[in-house]
Amino acid sequence: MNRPVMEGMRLNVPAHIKHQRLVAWVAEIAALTEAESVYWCDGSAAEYDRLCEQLVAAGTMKKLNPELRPRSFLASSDPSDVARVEDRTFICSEKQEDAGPTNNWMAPAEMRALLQTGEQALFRGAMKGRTLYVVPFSMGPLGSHISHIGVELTDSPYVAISMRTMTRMGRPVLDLLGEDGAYVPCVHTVGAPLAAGQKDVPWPCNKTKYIVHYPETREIWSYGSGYGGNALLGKKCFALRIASTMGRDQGWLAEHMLILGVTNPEGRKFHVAAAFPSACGKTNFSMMVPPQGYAGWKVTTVGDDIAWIKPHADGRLYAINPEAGYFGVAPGTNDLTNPNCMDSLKADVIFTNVALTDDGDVWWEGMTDTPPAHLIDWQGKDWTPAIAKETGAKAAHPNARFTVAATNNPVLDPDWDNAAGVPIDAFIFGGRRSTTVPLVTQARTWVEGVYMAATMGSETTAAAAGQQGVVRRDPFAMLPFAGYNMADHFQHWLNIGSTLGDKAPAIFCVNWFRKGADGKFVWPGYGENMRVLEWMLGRVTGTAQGEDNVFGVSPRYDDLRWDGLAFSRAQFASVIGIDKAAWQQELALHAELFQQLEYHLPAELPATMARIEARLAA
Ligand code: SAT
Ligand code: MN
Repeated sequence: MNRPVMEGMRLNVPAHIKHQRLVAWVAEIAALTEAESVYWCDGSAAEYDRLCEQLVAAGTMKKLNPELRPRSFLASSDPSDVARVEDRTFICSEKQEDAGPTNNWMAPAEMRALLQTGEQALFRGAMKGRTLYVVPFSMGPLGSHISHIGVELTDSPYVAISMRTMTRMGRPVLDLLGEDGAYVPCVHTVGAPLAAGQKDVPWPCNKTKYIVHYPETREIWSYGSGYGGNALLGKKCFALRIASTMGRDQGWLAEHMLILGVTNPEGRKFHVAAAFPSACGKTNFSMMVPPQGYAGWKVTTVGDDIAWIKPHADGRLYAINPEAGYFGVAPGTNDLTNPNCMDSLKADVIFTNVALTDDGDVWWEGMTDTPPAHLIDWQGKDWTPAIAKETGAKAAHPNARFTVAATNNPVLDPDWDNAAGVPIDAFIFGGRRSTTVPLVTQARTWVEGVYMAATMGSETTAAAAGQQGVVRRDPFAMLPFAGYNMADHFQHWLNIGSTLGDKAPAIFCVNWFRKGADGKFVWPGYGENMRVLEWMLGRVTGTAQGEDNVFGVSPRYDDLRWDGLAFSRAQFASVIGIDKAAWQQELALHAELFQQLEYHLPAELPATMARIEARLAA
């Protein structure tokens, strides 16, 4: 399969690298993909600047006006490559039942034939005419016992620079690997080899896409896309899909959760981890500005997307954010919805698929009330408000993103890089539901909390290719990210909970997205979510009151603080109420999910459902 020996010259191995297994693997992949050259990333600023210049010369990125957006760029993807591709994402465990009914599965040998070993294998010659970048990265603080190392081999310089922002990337990671340190191998190609003399396109990619995980051997192979979670393999592929299987085997959790710190006026600090599906406001919640009436409260960001959570010697759960940057949704972000995010985006940002203003800055829907009179849209076409009115064309793609270092965040938590992690006081699970699910409910027990998380539903968003706005079950907000059988994931949570006893975090279910008869959101959301957060912390400390409903405890109007917000009792009733008929339908959907996940489904879940049914019938 491999070409004989690659000459040392072409591999360009830096003298400081002593890891023979790593070098041999790079040689093997370079031979398979027939990469033209190999470049080992050191993670330096000079290297970043050089690759950015190269991407500008290639037409992949434009440099933004340095007076308005210093050291920032706009990348424009191919219009066919704008989001994660869930139907092309595979978990290739030896046994299909280990991937479970919610994942696409193929036998590892069959997938390897398709990608690596077969006559027509897709990776054969896939990097012809391109440089193979060796990208060593640490998920989590360098050297933390909670962290893990990966090495991504990619033919996309856009991926290489993005990985520098999103992870701890470069020479220090290679030093840490030493002569035989463990790493998760990640192979990525855009799948667009170049014939001799062939001119490249600004955003190479391939119509055929495969995002493949081998959980047993802990490998990732990604073909055909250069975008987001398809290509930045440290994020969803490693930190969620592969890490969740590592967590299952080793007794910890890898979750699709933001982590925030919240300090009350008395100076007591809490930490909360919250799971929401993609593009449901995790970044906003993690950077929230407490509203009027909340003087002395402070929210700080540990992470905005992923949490690795481990039991600690003191009996509590501690969490780290394995990432070092944010790959957040731009549309809808503005000085009101997320002022801290807007501050983070002032310099040193790579924007992807937003619109370009005539003075060389960026714009997206929702950034300002009045759009600029003229823009170049995300596909490079002229855009004016009149054109938009006529054709409905969006200036920015709905899944347009920013890539920015966590250290740009003005409310970054001082413990964000703490190798020990932060102790978790509460978990929150939230979906995007225009009906049915109340603003906030506390689980009375750990099992009830696991039930809430397991049965979460959400309306789909632009973060994934496919139809938007349809309700689907999204257990733990992990449906697209679980690396193993979802029912086993439920059992894993129950097992972890049973070891925590009274040190277990409280569990809440929230829904910021209920709509009124006029089709508008009733709850103002954003900073006002602080009112709900305060109630949750009050439940943790035992000071806040609530009332039992069919599936947990929710606040009454007078249990929340309303200073500084006009929100009527009637409005509150419409976001907290439980509609019996809607819940009967909802439970039918839970039953459907449990049927789908029948194999290994923990008995506690249908038993909890039966109790809810009985309460509803009473
Ligand atoms: O997976 S991505 O990193 O492209 C974004 C998301 O879906 O949360
Ligand atoms: Mn996410």
